[in-house]
Amino acid sequence: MLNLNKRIVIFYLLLITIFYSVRGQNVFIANSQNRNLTSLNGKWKYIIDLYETGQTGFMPLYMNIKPKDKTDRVEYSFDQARTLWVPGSWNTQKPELYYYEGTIWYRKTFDKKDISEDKRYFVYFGAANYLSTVTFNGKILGKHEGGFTPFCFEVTNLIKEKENCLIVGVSNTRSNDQIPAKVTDWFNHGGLIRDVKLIETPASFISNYFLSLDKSTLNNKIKTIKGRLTLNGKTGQQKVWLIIPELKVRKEITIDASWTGNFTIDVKHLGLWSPENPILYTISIETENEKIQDRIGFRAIETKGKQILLNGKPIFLRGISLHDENPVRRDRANSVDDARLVLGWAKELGCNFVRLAHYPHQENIVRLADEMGIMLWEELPLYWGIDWDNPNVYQKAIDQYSALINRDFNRASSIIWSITNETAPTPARNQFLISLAEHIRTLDNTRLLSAACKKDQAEDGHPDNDYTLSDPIMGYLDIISFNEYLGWYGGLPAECRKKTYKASMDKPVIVSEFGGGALQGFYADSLTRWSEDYQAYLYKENLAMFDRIDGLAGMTPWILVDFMSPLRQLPDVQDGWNRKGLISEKGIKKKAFFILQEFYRKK
Ligand code: GCB
Repeated sequence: MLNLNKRIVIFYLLLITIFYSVRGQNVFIANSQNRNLTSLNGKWKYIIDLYETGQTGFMPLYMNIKPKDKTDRVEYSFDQARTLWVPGSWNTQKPELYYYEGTIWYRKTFDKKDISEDKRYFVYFGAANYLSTVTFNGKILGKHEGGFTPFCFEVTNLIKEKENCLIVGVSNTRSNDQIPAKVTDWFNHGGLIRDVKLIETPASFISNYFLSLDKSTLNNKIKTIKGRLTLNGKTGQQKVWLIIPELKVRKEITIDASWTGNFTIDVKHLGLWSPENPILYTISIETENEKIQDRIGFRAIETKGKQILLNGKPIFLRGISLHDENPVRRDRANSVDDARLVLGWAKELGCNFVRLAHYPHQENIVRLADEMGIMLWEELPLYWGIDWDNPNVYQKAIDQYSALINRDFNRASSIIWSITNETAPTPARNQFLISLAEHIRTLDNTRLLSAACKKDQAEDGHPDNDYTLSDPIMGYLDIISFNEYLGWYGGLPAECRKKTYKASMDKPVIVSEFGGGALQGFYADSLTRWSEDYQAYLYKENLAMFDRIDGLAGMTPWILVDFMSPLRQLPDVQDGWNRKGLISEKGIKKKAFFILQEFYRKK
């Protein structure tokens, strides 16, 4: 086909294109579900690229090359390729992909009627795990790193009415300079795991908006809503209105030269969002040629001494931890129904709070929590093994947190940003996390900061039964949280009776994890590991122990549902599942579910 020299030239040209297109996307489109959009979900063709040749001159998969005639040789064909369903984990759709880690190229072709010169077009991805190379009609648009945050690329200059070709290479290869790093206790579901859309906007469009209650007016009759609005523009100045019909608000917002508008609005009779009364207001942001609608709640979350205050009143966070997985379908959660299934169980358990572990979950669950009145803890996978000394990893943390805050700022339910999970204090780690905490506070001061710390390492195995919670980052956080597996990873449940925990600071405490494994349907005496009885007994002892903590303001036991984890291979018990769920992967409740339910009834 091509001689060697030509191939080498193409190879280098491709490398240069790829180099310049890295980090090519810089537009953020909030509230993607209420935009003018075409869903690109459904069947996508796919080609496995285990040896990573899809971007080389040898096999430029993204160019979608087809043989010119019968004499031509092209060694791939999207047209003849099999299909994967998007959104979804590739691993669980084909038996041969179950433990696949590497790159897969996806292709979707589509027509687009009524393309207009006054409009802009973007391809939007809810999330793709982990590294994506996005190409459109033969051009590389850029790359995106991070498996759980949304991103988009503009295709205005490339889109056509017939046969658009969106080809995306997604790699879920693990590496220590990523977030998360190499080892996790969850399944590495690869691929286009969340919705893909084509979004259409006017030339200048509302990119994002950030609305919140001004906490200083919480006790006033007339309260203030503060806000910021960002436009992404190609034409001159714009007039923007913010309309909240129920509150009789119609405010014109002035946009400055950097396409930002800051504003305050005083309102009478503002109902505050809470789990008992999750009031959401329909808001509308309008320009001359665009109208974006959202449902937003207003609340104040603060701490005072050892208390967490919601709208000025102390609240106990009756929580549970969750992974973003639908265990029945063995897939990443990716719909409102998936969210409803798990939040329904959490409600039944008596929860008013859920820890979305260990990475940003699908946006549907955050929006549903707003409606159902369930408060949320959200986090990034700054989890075991992070390379704290690496400035690139720090930049990735900033990028991922910024994307998450951009996505969820307006969700009243989201009350806590957590900055790490179970990482050992070292100077590099502390510096990394303290800087990250400061950065998050500059982006968002309407939420509390916490981290799931380990109990003081130095005291592990210490004969003393009284633990002080004293990770050096705790001074920078609002809430002291810690994971503790007494009765599972160390000792037996009866030891809980001797232990006490106290915080080294006058701050509220959350027990961010505790628990033990049980195979649903296996009954024995309460000292037999893996039995439902052991797990139930462990819960009883742990609950009594943690209830003695001065300043206990909440807990999120580990975990609501059994979840897939390649770390867990004990035959006939785990078989690839972490069994610490209170509910099995088939949706059957274990005994410990009812122990926790009973405890929460009294809280
Ligand atoms: C932990 C981790 C969590 C694990 C859990 C376990 O401390 O934070 O990701 O799944 O323990 O089951 O061991």
